[in-house]
Formats: sequence, C-alpha cells, structure tokens
Amino acid sequence: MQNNIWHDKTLTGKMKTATIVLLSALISVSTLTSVVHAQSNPSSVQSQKGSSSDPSASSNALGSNKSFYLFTDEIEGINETKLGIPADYYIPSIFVANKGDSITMHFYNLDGDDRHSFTIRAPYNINEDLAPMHNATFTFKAGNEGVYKFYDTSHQPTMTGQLIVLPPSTELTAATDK
Ligand SMILES: [Cu+2]
Repeated sequence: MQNNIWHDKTLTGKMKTATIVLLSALISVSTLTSVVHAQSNPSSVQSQKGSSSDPSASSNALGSNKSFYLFTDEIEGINETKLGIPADYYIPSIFVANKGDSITMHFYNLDGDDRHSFTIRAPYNINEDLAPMHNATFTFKAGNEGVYKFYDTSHQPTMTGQLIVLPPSTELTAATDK
C-alpha cells in the first residue's frame, strides 16, 4: 500500500514537473517570438498595429492584456496527517507578466470538499476565496517589477505560487537591441 502511495506521488510529481517545463518552454517561445518580431522592425516600436489574430501577443508601452487560468489540485493518496502538510497545490503556480499589463485571472476551485483562495498582499490586496466547485474571474494591473507570492489562506505551506512581473516589454526590447 505504501509503495502505491509513493508511486502515485512520484508520478504526480513527474507530471507536475513536466507541466512546469512545458509552460516554461511556452513562455520562452512566446517571449522570444515577440523579441524577434520587435527586432525585425526596429523603427516600429510605436506602430505595432495590433495584428488582431492574437491580441495576447501584441505589446506596447501601455502593456498588454494577459489571461491566466489557475486551478486547484491535490496530490492523491498521501497521508496529510503523517506528512504534516496539505496535499493541495495550485496548477500552474507561476505566472509571468510585464509591468503595466492588465491581468485577467480565471481561478477555478476544482475541489469538491474544501474552499480555496487566491490571496496576494500589497500592492495587489486581492483575496478571492472560493467555495467548492466554484470559479471567479478578476482583473488587476501588474505593478512594479518583482516576484509576488500568492497563496491560499487555509492550505499552507504547500498552496503557494508566484507572480513574476518583468520590466515593461518596451524596455526589454530596448535592452535586447543594445
Ligand atoms: Cu487551498
């Protein structure tokens, strides 16, 4: 029985790692794409006429709109009492934005038993606390650069994530051009 438990946990861990690697790769690719696009039009930073096919890929000094999807999940089959930690976590747990972006977060509590919250302190001061099997969509602006922790108020220390706010995309482009 215990073998099964740890086997399951390892599998889940691998899946989680694979997901994170995949997400990282996607983020890298999209970042590279926008940088390459900007470099191929060095004189047109101001004139990116929203190629409306993919609004999330466009960027300018005012920031862009980013939609993120956040889900609750739980590692199955582990003994929370024995380990002394909750089995709950967020997936994904890392979001990357540029300063000035408008972030729309779609938060889904997929747990049939427990409440889960998305809580982030100043300067954001958001506390979305969802009943089981509920979801919420909320929008906020990415402020100063930094790494901001978000967490669930009732499942610590495992249920945490990070919002990474990079410099405005135009500054990144300028830095790359040098
Ligand atoms: Cu929770």
